[in-house]
Amino acid sequence: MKGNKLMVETLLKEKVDVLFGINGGAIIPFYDALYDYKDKIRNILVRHEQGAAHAAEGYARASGKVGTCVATSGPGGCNLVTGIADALMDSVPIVAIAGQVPTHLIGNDAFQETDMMGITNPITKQNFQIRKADDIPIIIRKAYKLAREGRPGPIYIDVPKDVQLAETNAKIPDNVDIPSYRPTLNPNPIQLKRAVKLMLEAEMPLILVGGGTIISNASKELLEFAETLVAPVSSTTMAKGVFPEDHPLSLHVTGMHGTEAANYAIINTDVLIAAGCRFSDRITGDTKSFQEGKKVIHIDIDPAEIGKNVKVDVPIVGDAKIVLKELTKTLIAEGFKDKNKFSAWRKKLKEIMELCEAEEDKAIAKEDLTAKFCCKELSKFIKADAIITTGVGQHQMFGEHFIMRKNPRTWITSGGAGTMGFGLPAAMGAKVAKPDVEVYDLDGDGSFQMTAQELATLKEHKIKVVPIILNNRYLGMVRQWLELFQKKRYSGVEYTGNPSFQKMAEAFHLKGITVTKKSEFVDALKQARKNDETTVLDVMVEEEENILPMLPPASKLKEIIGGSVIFKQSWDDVLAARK
Ligand SMILES: Cc1ncc(C[n+]2csc(CCOP(=O)(O)OP(=O)(O)O)c2C)c(N)n1
Repeated sequence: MKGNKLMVETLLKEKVDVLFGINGGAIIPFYDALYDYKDKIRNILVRHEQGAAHAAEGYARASGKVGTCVATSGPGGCNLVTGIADALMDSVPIVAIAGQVPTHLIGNDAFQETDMMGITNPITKQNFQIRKADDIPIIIRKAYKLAREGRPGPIYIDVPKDVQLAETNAKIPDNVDIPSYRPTLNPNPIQLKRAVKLMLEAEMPLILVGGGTIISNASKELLEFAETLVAPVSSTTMAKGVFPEDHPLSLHVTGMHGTEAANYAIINTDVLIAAGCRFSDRITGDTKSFQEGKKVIHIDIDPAEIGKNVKVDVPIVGDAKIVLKELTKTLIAEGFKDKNKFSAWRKKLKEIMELCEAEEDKAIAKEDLTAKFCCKELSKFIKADAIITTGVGQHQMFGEHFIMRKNPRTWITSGGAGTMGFGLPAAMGAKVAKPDVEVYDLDGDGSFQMTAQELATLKEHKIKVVPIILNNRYLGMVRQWLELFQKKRYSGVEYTGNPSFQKMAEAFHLKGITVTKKSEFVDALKQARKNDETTVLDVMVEEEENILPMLPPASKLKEIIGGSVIFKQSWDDVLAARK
């Protein structure tokens, strides 16, 4: 068998049934082999390789399986890079395969040669260059295993053209063992007991969950644990939906644009139980003050995360699903029974939440067509299993704040890298993974324009998603920062020359709807739901709306500004108080 065919056969062994990519000189042999497998592997030809990588991410995050993207050497591989880096930051299992110039030309500056091994080294969990056709099956199988196991992440495989064309007798192994990679899944019982001891001594415990809890499919175990301890739960944006946001214990999302109740809880908790969360600066703000007055229990499958940003009192290395289950058992075994133990704490948080929501509703009623209004209406309109992907910016944070999710894998956003352009291709990948659920891309006018060419792919492959562009004619989030922290010196943020996104959709032979009034928004959603193809909503929201409250960058959590109940201060108040 030739290497190219063996590559495809090995992908089949990995149960790959779809790949997103673009053909080109150094990857022609692979695509040629694919020609004979049309009924087994769906080959989605995208319009830009960045779209392929984000689509693979959307596929992986919606399904829990490994996503696959393909490119040619040089510029093709380089165009994958943003998506690969994004996948590393958010621990998304993807395998990116790119052609390479023939082995004898490597290092010669051959046409379309780029040192992809050098480029991808710091942005992958691991990368491989296949130098002999005999190594194809073992390397591809290792790549998928590494992508999915332990803390998932992107793997890059570089395949020189001559390797794809060489004859080989190599067999595809049934299993691959990687002795140097054996992630710890089961927690140490002594640490579990220590953690439970802290919980028994706590007065104001808080459970903080991150994206790792979605990756480990820990929703059920999390619910049981939270309901046993009867402690409030807040999530990072990556974990939105892992705990039902309509549950009485939910404080919704925390962090830079989180709810006041969640941030108040994080400041005041005495025992913080964090699971699958990497304590990014968007959650902690200034880390020193973040730690004050609390003990921290940190559960993570990746020991390198523990103690990285925050000092930890009880580290628990293990898979979140297993650890949470064991913690519940230990809690019961150690005699935790008093369901009312934290009732005063819960009542206080609930009060804050209700007051904030009442203030938000008042604002929405007063204002015209705003992002807040759209997100709140969208939240009511969509079904519980619908998937929302996002671009990056204010719209993403409005969505985080106002759209409620009850199920894991229904909120797919670029959390770690904050990659504009993620929304549309990620929606495409998610819809391919879950063809029976509705998929919405909540986008910004800036973000959408970064990967909008994938409308052609959606049309060609009859993939229906609903992009909702909250069009404020600005790079809105940056404008907000300039307004709040740079005395409104709007430099490089105005998008006065935006196209009509309705007409743009029409140019791609799709439908588009322009929304200019509050009364038109839900009708447009209904129309989009009815249409059998992708329908783009161009929603002309207010230009200078801000997403508040907000944690000013590198500030202490107590310096959050623009809230309506606890954090009522302005940036000027914060500066005055610092003096
Ligand atoms: C690829 C990329 N370039 C630049 C940025 C910096 N950035 C963060 S948010 C933002 C504005 C996003 O504008 P838009 O997509 O219109 O969304 P809005 O904030 O207006 O909702 C920019 C430029 C980024 N996150 N990603």
